[in-house]
Amino acid sequence: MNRTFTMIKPDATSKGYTGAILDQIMKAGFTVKAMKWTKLTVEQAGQFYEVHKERPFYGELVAFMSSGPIVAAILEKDNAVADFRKLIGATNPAQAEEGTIRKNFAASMGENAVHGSDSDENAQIEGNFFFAATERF
Ligand code: 3AN
Repeated sequence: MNRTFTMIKPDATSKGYTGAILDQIMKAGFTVKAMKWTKLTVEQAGQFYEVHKERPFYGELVAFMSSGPIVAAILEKDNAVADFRKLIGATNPAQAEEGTIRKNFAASMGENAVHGSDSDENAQIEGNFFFAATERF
């Protein structure tokens, strides 16, 4: 078993997709190890996405990710990182495969409904950003 980290982003929470997205995640075999409904400050969003600081969309990304509530979660499954990336689909929902979460729920490249870690190492860093050891079960 290994773990990945996800966020349901402000576009999806504001449109009422939270339940449907969680349902799709759980039906795909992921189990929840930690979860919270929260809202990032501009500062926290900037810190979370610091790796993208030089990218042209960084300002837009930070503003969007701090614009409304999110669901943050640590998920467990065999091959969690790769399987979750497959479940969510391509960054650009127009290119996401049929049946993926982004195909079903994402509006655009920026407002793309969910985040999924891109490596085991980042899954750990990102999970640690949101959750203390006492919040994982
Ligand atoms: P992914 O989330 O699929 O790993 P990354 O790591 O390339 O994609 O990008 C991180 C986040 O930055 C994306 N989830 C998306 O919200 C945002 N993003 C990526 N590319 C663009 C873009 N061209 N314009 C606006 N936002 C973008």
